[in-house]
Amino acid sequence: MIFDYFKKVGFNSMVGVPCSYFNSMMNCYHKNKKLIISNNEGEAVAIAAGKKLAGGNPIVFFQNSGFGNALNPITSLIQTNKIPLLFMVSLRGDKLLRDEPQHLIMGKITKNLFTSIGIRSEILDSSKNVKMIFKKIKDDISEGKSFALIVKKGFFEKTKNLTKFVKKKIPKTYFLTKTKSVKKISRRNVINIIKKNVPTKSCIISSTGFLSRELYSLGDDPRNFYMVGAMGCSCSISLGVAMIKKNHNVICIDGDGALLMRLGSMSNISHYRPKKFLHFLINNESHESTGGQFSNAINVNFGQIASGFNYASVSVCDDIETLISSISWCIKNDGPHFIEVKVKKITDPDFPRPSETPEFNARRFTNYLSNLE
Ligand SMILES: Cc1ncc(C[n+]2csc(CCOP(=O)(O)OP(=O)(O)O)c2C)c(N)n1
Repeated sequence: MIFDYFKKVGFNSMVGVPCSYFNSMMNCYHKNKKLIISNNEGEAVAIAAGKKLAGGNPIVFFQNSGFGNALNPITSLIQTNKIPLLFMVSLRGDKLLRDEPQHLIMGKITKNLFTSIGIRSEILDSSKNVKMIFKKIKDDISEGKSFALIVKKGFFEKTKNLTKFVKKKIPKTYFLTKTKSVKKISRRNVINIIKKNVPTKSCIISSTGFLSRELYSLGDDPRNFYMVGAMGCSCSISLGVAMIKKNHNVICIDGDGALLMRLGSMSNISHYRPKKFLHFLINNESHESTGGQFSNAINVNFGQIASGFNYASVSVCDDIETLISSISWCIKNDGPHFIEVKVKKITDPDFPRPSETPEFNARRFTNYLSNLE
């Protein structure tokens, strides 16, 4: 069966948004507890990228109607950092079949879209020699390039719906602190405190824009992954890393604009419950990196949102002492933890950009992770 073949060649998990064309494959991975259902296609790319950085080998799957949702992390994350992934994309709107109107345009352009972003693809139907195709996949991936399988209706055997998801028994979120903003601290101070107070071997994944640049300006480190693009994806990359490096502290430093962009990603962090996961939100209530425009965080209670998603603990801080004591508590207790820090906005930032290429940094991060026991 084709599933055995995918497993044999090393694709050990599957992350994506369901399409009925893939039900039999999804069933197989689900039975092996290796299926992750993401909330959107971009989140799938980011989780898979995190897994790949940490030594995993996932397949990203989705219906071609969701291709657009994946484009940003495909181009600005995996291609920019040379993190090669295998995509399995169903071909709705196939010109040889009569399909619903909403699929027709994407059906026509799916293959060309992959070509135009520099990803080779093959259309999979029953006439194709899968072994030959896998040789191409292996070649491209070993050169740091992604590859896409565009799957026609009926390629995978038809099966009934997936086995049910078992609801986990999760204790109520523990609220560590709920402080009221009085005098906000600076982001620089907060990042410095995070760096100094998390265990020295923790890896740190930072969100796009000034956040990553400020982390870099405080001292480059192989344990850092500066996510230069893919706004909103840092917590999903972190989840992917944490799912592989289970005994390791994974620290995500997020921005409010970024988190709001892909808020649903928090549900998978809560569902998979990485115990050593700390999700920091640096909340300046603005898109500082693009000129300080307000963000929609102004009226949002992130602590309640994290609690609604069932994080293990939530802490909302606006002073240094509370931040330090929250980190120390989180390190000693099982996560995933959410720590929001309200910070003041700065008006004239001037941070250096990482001088090494994203590809260099990604490789260095992977080496760092692979040397951890
Ligand atoms: C998908 C995407 N949309 C928009 C941008 C442009 N952009 C870069 S950083 C940024 C603001 C990020 O806001 P936030 O996460 O709150 O962090 P801050 O800039 O305040 O540190 C925006 C809109 C982008 N890089 N990627």
